[in-house]
Amino acid sequence: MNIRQIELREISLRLVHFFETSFGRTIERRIMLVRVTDGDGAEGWGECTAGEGPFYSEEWVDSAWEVTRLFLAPMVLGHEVEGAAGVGELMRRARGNRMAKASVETACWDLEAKRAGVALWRHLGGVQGEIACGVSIGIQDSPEQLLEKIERELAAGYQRIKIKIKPGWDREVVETVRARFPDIRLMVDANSAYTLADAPLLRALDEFGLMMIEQPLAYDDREDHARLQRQIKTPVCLDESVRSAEDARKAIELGACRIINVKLGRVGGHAEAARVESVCRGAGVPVWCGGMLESGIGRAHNIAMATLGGFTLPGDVSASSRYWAEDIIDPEVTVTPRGTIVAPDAPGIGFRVKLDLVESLTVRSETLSAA
Ligand code: OSB
Ligand code: MG
Repeated sequence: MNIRQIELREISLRLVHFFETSFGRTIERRIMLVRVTDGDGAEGWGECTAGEGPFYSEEWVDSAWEVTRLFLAPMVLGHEVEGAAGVGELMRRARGNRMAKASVETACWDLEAKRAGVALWRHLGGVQGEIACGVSIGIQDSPEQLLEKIERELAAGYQRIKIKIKPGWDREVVETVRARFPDIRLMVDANSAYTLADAPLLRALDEFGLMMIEQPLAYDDREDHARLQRQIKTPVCLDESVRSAEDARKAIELGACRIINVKLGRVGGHAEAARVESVCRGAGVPVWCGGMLESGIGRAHNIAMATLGGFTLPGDVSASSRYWAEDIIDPEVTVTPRGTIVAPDAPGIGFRVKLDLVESLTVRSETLSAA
C-alpha cells in the first residue's frame, strides 16, 4: 500500500436532539473526515471521532486537523507499507493523538478492503454478520423526558439502555427508571464524574441490577477503579482510560474492570482495536463497541469492528436517524426489530458516501499529496 493523497474535510452536522454527558452538551457536531487515495485511484474513507472541545479526552477537532496535516499525513504519504495493518506503525513517532491517527488508519482499511473487493468486516476477521445494538441516552431536562425516550428506544427493539449520569442526576434517576422498567438490560455511564470519595453512592447503585457502570472515575485512572471494583458488585466497564491493548491488559490484571468499551478513535484504529479485543477475549473479559456520535462513515467502521468475536455485549452503535436528519451515507444505518444491525456485504465500509451532501456540509478542506 502506498497512499498518494490524503484529503481532510471538516463538515458541520446538527444532531436531531442535543446530547448531554457529565462533561457537556453537544448539538452541532464538527466532524473531520479523511479520504485516502492510492496510486491507482482507489480510495478509502475515515472519520475522526474527536469532539468539539478537549472534554472527553485531550483531542479535539482542531488538534486532530493540525496534527494530521503537519505530522501524520507526511509520515504516511508516499511510504510503502505492507498493508493497512502497517499504517499505525508509520505514525508511531507521534505520541498520543489516537483519534487523528485512527481517522487515517481506518480510511486505509476501507481502501484495502475495497481493493480486495471484500466487505471490511470480513477483511478484519469479523465473525458476526449481525451485531447487537443498544442505545446511549444523554442527560435530559427531566426524568419524565428520559422515561419517554427509553420507552421509544425499547419499542424500536434496542437490546439495552445506557443512561448518562453525573452528580445530581444519578441515584434517584436510576431508581425511577428501574421502577418503571424492572427487567430491561440497563447500564450507566459517568464519563469520569466521580472520585473514590463517592464509593458509597456508587455502591448504592448495586441494588438496581445494572449490567455495568462505565468509567465512573478519572479519565486516565486504573488504580482507583480497581479499588472501587472491590467495593461494589456492579461490574465496572472502562472507556476513557483504556487507550491500547497494553492498557487493557494492565486494567484487567489490576482488577480495574470486568468489561471494556472499545472505541476505534480512542485506541488509534482497527489494528489496535483488534488487539484490545484479543487481549480481552483471552482474559474472558467481554467487550462492546462504543460510540462517539459518529456520522455514517464512523458508524460504518464501528459496525465492521463490532463483528469481531469478542464483541459479545450490545454496543452503542444505533440507527443513523437517532442522530441525523440525513446521514452522509447511502443506505443509512438501520436497526432490525430484533435490535441488531446487519453488517453490509458491499466492499469496504459497505456504504456509499454521498459526495454531494458531504460537499454541501463542508466548512473547510485541504488536500495533502505525496512528493
Ligand atoms: O462515553 O460513550 C461515551 C458520546 C460522546 C462522547 C462519549 C460517549 C458518548 C456516548 C454516545 O455515550 C454514544 C453514541 O450514541 O454515539
Ligand atoms: Mg463512555
